[in-house]
Parts: sequence; structure tokens; C-alpha cells
Amino acid sequence: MLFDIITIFPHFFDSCLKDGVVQRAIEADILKVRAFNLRDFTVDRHRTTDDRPFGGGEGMVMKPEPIYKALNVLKEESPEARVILMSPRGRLFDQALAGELAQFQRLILICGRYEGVDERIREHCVDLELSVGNYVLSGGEIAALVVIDAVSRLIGGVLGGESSAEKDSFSDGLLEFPQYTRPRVFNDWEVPELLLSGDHAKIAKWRREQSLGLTYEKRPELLDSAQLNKKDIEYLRSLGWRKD
Ligand code: 9D3
Repeated sequence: MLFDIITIFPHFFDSCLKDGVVQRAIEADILKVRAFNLRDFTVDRHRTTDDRPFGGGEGMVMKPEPIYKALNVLKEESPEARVILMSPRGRLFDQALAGELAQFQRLILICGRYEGVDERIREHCVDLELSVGNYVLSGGEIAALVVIDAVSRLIGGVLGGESSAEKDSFSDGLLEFPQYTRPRVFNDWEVPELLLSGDHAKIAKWRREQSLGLTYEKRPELLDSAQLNKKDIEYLRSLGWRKD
């Protein structure tokens, strides 16, 4: 899978992609991330990427021509690439959308700065506008990294083991059960005895109930769309859960 990023801060991505699961995928040629400097697609002497808003007001707006030119160059290489504009008014990014995006071979992510990108780019060149949450960032770069990280781990071969991604939090719509490791006692704080019992059926039941209980306690709205069996529902009812 290939991510092409259009940004005025291409080096912003260097350190974030040089470690961990994402870097291993890049080394294995499963994943490629290229950050293009928007300034390289300007033609004026000052390499201008932004200008004052028509109609007046605070701040600056990203000019359309450099972004348009960058998109044309990248699209010529891969006409099938989907174009995503990182924007606070976009569709809210979640695990389901990450799964949808992982189906594509090539994604182009446009990162805005200042007050945003000239509206004509969104209107004529963008397939999807995407936000990573209801808070104000100073630009699309960090949001793009969120998308790259979440999508990359869903493409085949990125994670080791038998598809850890599918067992993760949110894959069945529940929060993850608590994890413990050695030492068994730390500062007088003990690991739940049952986890040391070697009784795998009992452990699996405990973990499922922990997931259900934590989800009910912390994120009850997730239960509305979680994949629950009869036993799950019975357990949740015993905790006081009522479907409304
Ligand atoms: C004073 C700025 N704005 C009024 C609140 C509008 C605004 C413009 C540009 C707010 C943020 C930004 C920069 N943000 C992004 O480019 C961005 C973003 C975000 O801020 N939150 C969540 N997801 C995203 S994706 C891109």
C-alpha cells in the first residue's frame, strides 16, 4: 500500500515512520509512505503556498494551484489513487473507516495548514474529507499520521502472529480486557490468581467478562453495535445493563 502525503512540512513524517510496526512494514515493502513538499509544486519566486482570504478575515488560506499541480503529478503516476483531504469538517475517522481505506492500493493525503485549503480543491479534486476527532489541531499532518498508523496495521502482513489486528480492541466492538505480566506481586499488588491457574477456559471466560464489564462501565454506547452472544447478554444483564 502506498500513502502519498502533500504537506508544507515533509520532514514532520520522518521520525514518526522510522520505528515500530510501520517501519517494519516499510522495510518489508508492504507499505510505502512518501511526503511531498508542497513548495516544490509552486512556480513563483517566493514559492508561495498560502494567501489572504477573499472577503477578508483572520489568517491565511492554502492556494489552490500548488495542491492542484501536486495532485496532477501524483495522479498521473496512479490514476486510481483516492484523494483524501485532512480537514476538521471531514467524516470522523474510526476503526470501520480504517478498514475501508485499507482496501485501497494508493491513497493521497492532503494536509492543510492555516485556516484551511481553498474550497475549490475540495469541490473538484477530493474523494473524501476526513477528521480524526472533535478538537482543533494546527494542521493535517498529525491527523494524517493517525490515519497511516491505523490503516497500515490492517493490511496483510504488517502485524506478526495470527492477525492480532482482528483480536484488538474494537474489532468485536468491545474494550480490551486487562493485561498483566511478571512479577506476580509488585508493591503488594497482586495479579488476579485465576490468570496463573493454567485453566484456559476459565481465563477466556474471565477475559470476556472483563471486556464486557469495562465496556459497560466506560463506553456503554459501544454495546449497541458490539457483536454479543447469548452468554454476553446474560452477563451484561447481571451487571444491570438494559438495551434501550
Ligand atoms: C481557527 C481555526 N478554525 C476554527 C476553529 C478552523 C480550523 C482550520 C484548520 C481548525 C483547524 C485547522 C487545522 N486542522 C486540520 O487541518 C485538521 C484536523 C483538526 O483540526 N482536527 C481533527 N482532525 C483534523 S484533520 C485536519
